[in-house]
Amino acid sequence: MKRRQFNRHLIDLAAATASVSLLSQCSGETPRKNARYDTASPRTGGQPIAIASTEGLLALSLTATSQTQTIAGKPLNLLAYNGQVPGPVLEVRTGDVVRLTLVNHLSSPTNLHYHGLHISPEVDDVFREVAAGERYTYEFQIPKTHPAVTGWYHPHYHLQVASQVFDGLAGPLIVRGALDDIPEIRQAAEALLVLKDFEPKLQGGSQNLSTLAKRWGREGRLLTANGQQNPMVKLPHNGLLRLRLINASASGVYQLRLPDHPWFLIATDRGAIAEPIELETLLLSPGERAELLIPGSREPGNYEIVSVPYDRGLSEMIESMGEAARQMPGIVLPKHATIATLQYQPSDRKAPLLLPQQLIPVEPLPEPEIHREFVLDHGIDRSAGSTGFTINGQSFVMGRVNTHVRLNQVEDWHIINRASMAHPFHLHTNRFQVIERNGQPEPFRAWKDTVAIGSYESVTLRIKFEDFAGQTVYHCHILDHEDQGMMGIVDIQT
Ligand SMILES: [Cu+2]
Repeated sequence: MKRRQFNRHLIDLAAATASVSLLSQCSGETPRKNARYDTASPRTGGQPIAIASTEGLLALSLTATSQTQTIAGKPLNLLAYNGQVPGPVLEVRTGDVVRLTLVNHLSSPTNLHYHGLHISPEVDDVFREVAAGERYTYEFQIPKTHPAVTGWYHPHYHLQVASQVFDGLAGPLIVRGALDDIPEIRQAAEALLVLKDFEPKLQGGSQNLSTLAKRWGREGRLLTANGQQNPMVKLPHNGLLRLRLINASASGVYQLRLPDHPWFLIATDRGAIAEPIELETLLLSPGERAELLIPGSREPGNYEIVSVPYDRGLSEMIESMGEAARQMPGIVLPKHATIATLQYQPSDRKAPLLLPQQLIPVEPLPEPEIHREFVLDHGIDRSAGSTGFTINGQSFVMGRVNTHVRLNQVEDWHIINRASMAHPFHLHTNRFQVIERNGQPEPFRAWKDTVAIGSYESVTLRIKFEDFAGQTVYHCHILDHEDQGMMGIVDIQT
């Protein structure tokens, strides 16, 4: 077959529902209060508006609406919480009560997931439907023992997740706790970057989304941080900057570097690590978060945070399909991009602020009582009568429990990716530690709730199911994959 015919053949087939099997064959495989964030200059390094709890309560309404927002100079049809993309930063302390009314002014059902919080799945309930025109009040307490985390809130209504998040529904949710009380952290300036891509040809609905882009996971060409292209972030000379990063993209993976400047990891998804670790590259899959400390100890100037190309699979195949595939809205091949620029600010400090030696200990979990295997792939689930993405051969079916676990039990979950595409894995409600990756032990212990899993990789997670019984989910955080079935229900029984 001539190459041109072969390409044509691929495109025709990719446009049909049968593309799943094709892909596997061809690849082989309240009051507004702003405690810490600088909102004075939204156009120059703008931080999203923060709403902090007062006297132990964060009470507010979040209204989801469809509206036009200007992103990177382009008017886009987006979905916004309280008119903002990203949504407002919600800031609480451990022990606080959150009373949040979601008002749905969209034309489709929605709900909220509190990604990063250890709260009951009866509250953080992804099976709840808040219908168009309806409202629902979520009320819960952040446990007093909750770690300080950078979390985020976003819709999790099955089949609508990818399009609603891609259209802009997501906002940061910060819990302050023990990490915030460390003296050096207290003295650090703070900034937050919500990383999110946009695609003018796709925003405001999925009607232009090709089957290929949906299978791969939609991405946009406009890479933004806090809805801006390459915003400035202030770094105090001789001071410290605590930088929080959230990957709120529906599919895109960021492989971040800060050339010619040191930066130190201090926290992952579910809070602090034991001590700062100097990084070269920070990989952030959709849903993952990280906190960094950046010392203003270099020659004052501007330093760029860049994302270097990361292949989450199929890029070679899409490349081989030619221009037609590359022009499909939602298909963006790996590329180099500047995410934000650190800009030194003069300060009165004569001597540099030192990094803390210790953060918060990360105790190892006990040896597991149970081992389970989860195989990520794509194919046909006859029991569900569907073709899509699968976990252990099964696609998601509402109401079907896939995994039964016991409260307080420690388990090792071996996640095996048999696919040529990356499938970042997220567990709701409980945190975990990554024990091994491709048979090699992890270099340091950390609390996570989402883990990058590249094509054909495998990881072992150790989980203790703590505090809350009930049904919750685990899924691929490429949200198009989740909507196409790569999700399971875990029932935690007492
Ligand atoms: Cu996936």
